[in-house]
Amino acid sequence: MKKVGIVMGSDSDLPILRKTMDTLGSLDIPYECHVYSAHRTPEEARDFAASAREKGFGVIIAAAGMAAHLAGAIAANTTLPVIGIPCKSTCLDGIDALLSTVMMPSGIPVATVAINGGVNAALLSAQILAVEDPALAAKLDQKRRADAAKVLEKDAALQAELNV
Ligand code: RP5
Repeated sequence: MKKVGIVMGSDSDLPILRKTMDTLGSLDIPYECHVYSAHRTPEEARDFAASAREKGFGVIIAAAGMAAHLAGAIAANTTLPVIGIPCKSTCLDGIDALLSTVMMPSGIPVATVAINGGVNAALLSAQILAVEDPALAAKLDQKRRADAAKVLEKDAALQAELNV
């Protein structure tokens, strides 16, 4: 199976990416994680993106906060699918990172998930890899069914408590 590359702009983004790694791990998807910044280490970020396909990656997840150019900078240097996670920092509630990540010019797409959307970034990368992997697609189907069952359990508990 292809690996998922995870790049974060700072180790201060790690709590969000832990959810990404946990979700990928629960689906037995291999990943490799790095701290590279579009601004502080632009050469390392570029080199990672440019060599990712030949190194066996199938998708790259890039997470950054503030003026979040990392996902776009990664996408500029690869034609692998790039998923951007805008991270909420101390100012502006993450709207700064959301707009910086999502508003890419035509030609260089970044699939942007919600602010702090670490779980959905993992699931979207899994869905991309599952296009050519029936076993992984089956795991995703099973997860959807399990998640739905949890909601229905909660509904049943509320019914019992509230509807007398
Ligand atoms: C961004 O700046 C990082 O992705 C992080 O979200 C934010 C703050 O970084 P630190 O100052 O905590 O290293 O580049």
